[in-house]
Amino acid sequence: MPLTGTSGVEDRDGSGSYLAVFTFDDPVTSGDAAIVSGTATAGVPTFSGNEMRVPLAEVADQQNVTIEVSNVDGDGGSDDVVFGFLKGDVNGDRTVKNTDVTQVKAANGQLVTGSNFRDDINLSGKVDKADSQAVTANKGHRLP
Ligand SMILES: [Ca+2]
Ligand SMILES: [Ca+2]
Repeated sequence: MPLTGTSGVEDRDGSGSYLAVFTFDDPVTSGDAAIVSGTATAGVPTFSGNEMRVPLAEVADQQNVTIEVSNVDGDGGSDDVVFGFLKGDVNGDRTVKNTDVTQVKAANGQLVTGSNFRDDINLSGKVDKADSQAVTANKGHRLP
């Protein structure tokens, strides 16, 4: 997710549960995370190498969630990062429409890779009809 400007968009269906990963320039071992806007619950962060991982639960669809990360390695500072959640928005343009359906249908039958993972809405590991149906079912949804 970008740190500034318009938020990135998570388009897959984690049934309300996601893992927000913050990557730093150096290894990190401590820090706090809190939801400052949007509907979600932040769990206890874990740390691995340069990553701080924050489990999210009860994340609502069609909204932006702002996570404030603070006091990383005791530095006393804080940063807000905005995450957009919009199921079915595979091309990340903040609206679910026919272009998203077309993209998923074009990838039908493919196993998930680093380039098509956004098309696997239901996280089954494969892009298939259930994914295009999920996008179709969410057509018209948008991020504020
Ligand atoms: Ca879209
Ligand atoms: Ca799938």
